[in-house]
Amino acid sequence: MVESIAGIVGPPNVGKSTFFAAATLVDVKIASYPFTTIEPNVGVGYVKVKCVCKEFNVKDNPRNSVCIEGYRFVPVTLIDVAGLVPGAWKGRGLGNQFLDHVRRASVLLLVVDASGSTDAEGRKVKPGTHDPREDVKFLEKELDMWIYQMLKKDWDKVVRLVEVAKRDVREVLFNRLSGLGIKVEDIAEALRESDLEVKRIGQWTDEDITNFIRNLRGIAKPEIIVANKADLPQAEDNISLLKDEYEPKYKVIPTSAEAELALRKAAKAKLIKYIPGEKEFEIVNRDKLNERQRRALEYIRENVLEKWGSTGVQDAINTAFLEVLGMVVVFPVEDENKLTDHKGNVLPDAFLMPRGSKVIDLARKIHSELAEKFVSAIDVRTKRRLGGGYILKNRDVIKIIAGR
Ligand SMILES: Nc1nc2c(ncn2[C@@H]2O[C@H](COP(=O)(O)OP(=O)(O)OP(=O)(O)O)[C@@H](O)[C@H]2O)c(=O)[nH]1
Ligand SMILES: [Mg+2]
Repeated sequence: MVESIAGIVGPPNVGKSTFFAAATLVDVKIASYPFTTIEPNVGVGYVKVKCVCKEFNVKDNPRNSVCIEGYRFVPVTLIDVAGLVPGAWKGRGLGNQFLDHVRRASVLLLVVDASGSTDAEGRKVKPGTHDPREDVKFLEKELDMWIYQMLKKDWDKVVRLVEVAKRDVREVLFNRLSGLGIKVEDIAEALRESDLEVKRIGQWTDEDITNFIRNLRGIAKPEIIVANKADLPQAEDNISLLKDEYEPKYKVIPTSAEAELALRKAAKAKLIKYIPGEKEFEIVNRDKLNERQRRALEYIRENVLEKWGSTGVQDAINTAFLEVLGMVVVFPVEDENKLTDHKGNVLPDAFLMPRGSKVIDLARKIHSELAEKFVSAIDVRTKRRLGGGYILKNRDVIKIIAGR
């Protein structure tokens, strides 16, 4: 089963850790110089969906997730890694040990500095002078080279296994690339996309290999582009350039991680009311704010929320899991009338399931025994009977019926 992990990758000093801290409220080191982060940070962020509690008019008791004013926040894992610089795959910067953390991720958030105030090495430059499109290019190249070196090591052996030992090409490539955390089906799909299904592997050119890798990366580690520091005036033009260049192939999401972090901290301190991802906040008690805080909040309202519609942080996480990976949030219940589990908790769980998951997969996720004794299921919304093969939709509420 796909794990719900997003890797936050990008050049140094672009705001990866700020994004991570904003999304997880884990206190991590943030500073305006490159390579602030050395060891990766792992934390819990949330996908946000409209909870079904309002629709069913119930007061819920979430256990594995959180419900805030009718929005259900479902946990996902975020990994913030050290900055990548050109040549990282061959050990430049902090080497490629942190690329290895990318293997765990099923989707990548490619963070760039949209304000163009840091160069590819993470050094500060005059705002607006660095083109973030270059960073997307080099990041992709780094990832490709990382896969390339994995594959080229012992290439002769790979060829021999397929051509002499007559082993299945997909299986051989899969074993060779197992460190990437990919599936055999990903390999098969990449071979198809690269027109390499029938070409003998001994005759692959270097171009064939790079082509295959590029396709494989797109399938196994899909990405979105997080255009950070959107609060700075220089970001606007760059965001248009990024969108022109990369959409619709990749989603480009303007973000201000710094604004999101400030809003969430202020909300935690009960200075404001703010639901992550919303386009506005409410000041709870004006007198508790000092002049600097008041000005900062005003700045965020004007230059981030009113301009971009939100800080973009929640949008980026939602886009990665719900759109790019196509995952769905499902609410399992044991009592289809009260919407409770056996302890009486109303809508206790919200599970994030991979694209194409079936009712039987949900049963398995709840308990392996439930899958073994599966009889049928009920779509609680329509009271319709469902077979194990029913493909789950986002925000389905499901009761599983099992035999003895
Ligand atoms: N204006 C602005 N500055 C930001 C934003 N996000 C982060 N920063 C600043 O950018 C600098 C770098 O932030 P970090 O989060 O440490 O960046 P990083 O990408 O994790 O850096 P490394 O760990 O060194 O690779 C800090 O000074 C942050 O305050 C943002 O949305 N807007
Ligand atoms: Mg960092």
